[in-house]
Amino acid sequence: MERKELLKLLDFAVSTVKKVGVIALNPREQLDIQTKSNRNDLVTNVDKEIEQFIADEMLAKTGYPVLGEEGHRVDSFDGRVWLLDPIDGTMNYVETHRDYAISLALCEDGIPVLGVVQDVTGDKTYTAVLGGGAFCNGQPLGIVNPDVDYTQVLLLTDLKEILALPRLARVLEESRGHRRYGSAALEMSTVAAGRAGGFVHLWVSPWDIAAATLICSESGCVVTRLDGTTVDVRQKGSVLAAWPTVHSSLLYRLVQSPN
Ligand code: 2AM
Ligand code: CA
Repeated sequence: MERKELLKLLDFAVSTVKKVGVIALNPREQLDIQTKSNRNDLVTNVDKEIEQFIADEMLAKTGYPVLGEEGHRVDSFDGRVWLLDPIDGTMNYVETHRDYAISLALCEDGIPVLGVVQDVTGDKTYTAVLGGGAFCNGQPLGIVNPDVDYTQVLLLTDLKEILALPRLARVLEESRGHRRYGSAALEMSTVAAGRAGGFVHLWVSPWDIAAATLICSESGCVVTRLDGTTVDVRQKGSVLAAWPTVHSSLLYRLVQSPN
């Protein structure tokens, strides 16, 4: 797709996502909270309303189908498909009322070519188009530091990763510290923006990471699965997103090192 066409689509995606941010902040109806796969996997009427609004807009304006976390399905990933997480960090939306994002990506044959991550309460719009660099609120993010290793940065991960990967506890002790926000899209965007060096998650879905993967790679981060293999955003799985040397040093210490 031509850069000019992508930038036009990006403008439309950003204005749509910003519009629905207002719905998240001022829901028209009382919040109705339901559980999905487990008691901490939540969905609300606002997630569903946002998904419906964005899916309708994207389909009407572009004709490309939408895969969304809360029910929109596609027959195939061939050609152009929108990937949408209406609220990434629904637990935060319900409990802390901050650190949740709207994540929207356009994929071409499964490759993200446009991404928007809207930090609703932080009022930050992270964007990227393939080959065009990454931005926050229209300002270039620049390229992350390629030289420092994991001992020199903050790392973003969660207790379930630490419990599953005993080596991760040791790595976090050796790093500058451990943080967790509870939204994969925002955490990856934080790494892209240079405020943390790496993000480790064991189980993300296509809509959690499609936009943020592009924002990360456009700011010079390396994004792979936890075993170092390429991420196909069409598949669920683990993710290791980090500045280049943070990534290689983490991969060695977590996976490749004999002890
Ligand atoms: P969600 O809020 O859209 O569900 C929290 O660890 C991060 O992992 C969030 O980005 C959350 O996205 C994502 N996640 C993916 N699958 C999840 C699940 N089954 N339960 C809770 N969080 C999940
Ligand atoms: Ca979600």
